[in-house]
Amino acid sequence: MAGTWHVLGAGSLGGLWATRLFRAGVPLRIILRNPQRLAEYHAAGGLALIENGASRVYPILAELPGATTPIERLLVACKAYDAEAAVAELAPRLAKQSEILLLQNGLGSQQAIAARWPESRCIFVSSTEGAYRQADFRVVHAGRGQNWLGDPVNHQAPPWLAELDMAEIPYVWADDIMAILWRKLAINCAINPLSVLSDCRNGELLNHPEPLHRLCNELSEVLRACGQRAAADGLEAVVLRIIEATAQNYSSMYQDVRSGRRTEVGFLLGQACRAARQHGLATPELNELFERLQTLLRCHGLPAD
Ligand code: NAD
Ligand code: KPL
Repeated sequence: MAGTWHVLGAGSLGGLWATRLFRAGVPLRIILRNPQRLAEYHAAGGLALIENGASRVYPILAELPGATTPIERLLVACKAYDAEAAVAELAPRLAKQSEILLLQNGLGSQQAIAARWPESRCIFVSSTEGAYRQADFRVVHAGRGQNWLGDPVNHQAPPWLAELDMAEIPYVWADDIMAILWRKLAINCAINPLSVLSDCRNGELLNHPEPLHRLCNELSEVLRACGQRAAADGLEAVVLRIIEATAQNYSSMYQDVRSGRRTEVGFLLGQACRAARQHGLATPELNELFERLQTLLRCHGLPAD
């Protein structure tokens, strides 16, 4: 079970995982983009985790992508649009039977990485934990949640899950991780773009149930065409429940747009529209929503993919 974890992307979720693993005594290194980031990290004295208002700095070893130690277990914690290129930089260091854990939201980046590095075991993670960066190398644990981990090819649970127990990282080993990722993607496609376009909190979407209803119908068809019947069944009821539970919140995509940050739309709505096209499905609501969102993103000077 022993083996060093390498965490790529010391941002919000990467920081949350790295600090909890480190304080449980799990051997760990974080990989930073370039010498300047590494120097800034050393100046900060480590990675800080703020939990329940208390802050603690963890002096986790850090290195650059070009270091020479082999990588046995890599936790990829960057955004979906950065993930494949970030792994490519490290590819020469991947040990023959390495494991790559992919924390990205949406779908598309995980499959691209699994196809490009077939000798590595790719474990997909769907997370509802909440974290944000207060400043560089300062991560706030903002919301409790769950992590579902699974391997669509090999359902056997890895022995190092015990290290997540030690680190008090909540997790479920999921036999059907694709169903969980597709369902989350569909929920994000139903809620997030509408909240951006309507400039509103999630709860206000309940004032216009018709567009939500039509979107959920099309998303359910896409899920079924992709072989995700379980994820499709009851989708609209789940979406309405989540809207009610998060009524006062602004969606993550809303927050990204308002803060001038790139969104992961290409791996959410973009992925749903691509899947529909591949299966020959007509999805006029989804296509129109994607077009309107892309127009808005371009108006904000943000990438639309
Ligand atoms: P983030 O922007 O806070 O962190 C990403 C980090 O990756 C940044 O520090 C960035 O500098 C780094 N990075 C990018 N390319 C790199 C490279 N080539 N080498 C080294 N570092 C690199 O993002 P996040 O919020 O942690 O999100 C990561 C993923 O987790 C996303 O797909 C997101 O949707 C998902 N997610 C996040 C949360 C959350 O609460 N933050 C919750 C659930 C899912
Ligand atoms: O996951 C979400 C997000 O904001 O990205 C929820 C709250 C489920 C939908 O807005």
